[in-house]
Amino acid sequence: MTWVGLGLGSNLGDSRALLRAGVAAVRSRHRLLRVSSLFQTEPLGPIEQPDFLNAAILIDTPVEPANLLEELQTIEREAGRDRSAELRYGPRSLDLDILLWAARQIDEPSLTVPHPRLGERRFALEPLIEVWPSAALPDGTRLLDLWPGVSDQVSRKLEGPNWFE
Ligand code: A4P
Ligand code: MG
Repeated sequence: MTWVGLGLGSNLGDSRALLRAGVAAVRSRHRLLRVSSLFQTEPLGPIEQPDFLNAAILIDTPVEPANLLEELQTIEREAGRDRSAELRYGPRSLDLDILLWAARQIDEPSLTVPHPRLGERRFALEPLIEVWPSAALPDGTRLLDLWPGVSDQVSRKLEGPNWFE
């Protein structure tokens, strides 16, 4: 059994519907253990843009990380995401990030896990802690202990964990 935490984000188009479609697509291929609440979050990064909707899910999967990444990118494309037309850190219809892969450290050219900015972002940390409260980085740091560093970022819980049904 391998627990993997995924982060979902959208601030372009019908974000709630896109996130729901994202959860449904992941669920059709992997065992879905938990879905977080739905959060409205202030955009982080160098670009002025609309607020995001963010959530996280916990899955249990036998697939290899590179295969899961490829699959997530296919799901993003199916949701209408066109990376070639995007700005880095700019608005996107559906962003699916691998946040945490059990206690594994992955450093490949196209995949870094834990997500390198996980500990700096409330929009990723808050929903992930909700679905996986005991989660820790490969060095043993508990995600809960990172919480004080991000708690001043603006985030509002819009709906409880049934939003995706
Ligand atoms: N990649 C490497 N590691 C990973 C990983 N753990 N999970 C590579 C997913 N992908 C990973 O990603 C670019 C490349 O990262 C991929 O080809 C993959 O090989 P991308 O999704 O095409 O581009 P991106 O999302 O613009 O880059 P990145 O670095 O994921 O951006 P961020 O850091 O996710 O920033 N503010 C709020 N409130 N909410 C948000 O969701 N999102 C961003 C995007 C900025 N500000 C935000 C939010
Ligand atoms: Mg991404």
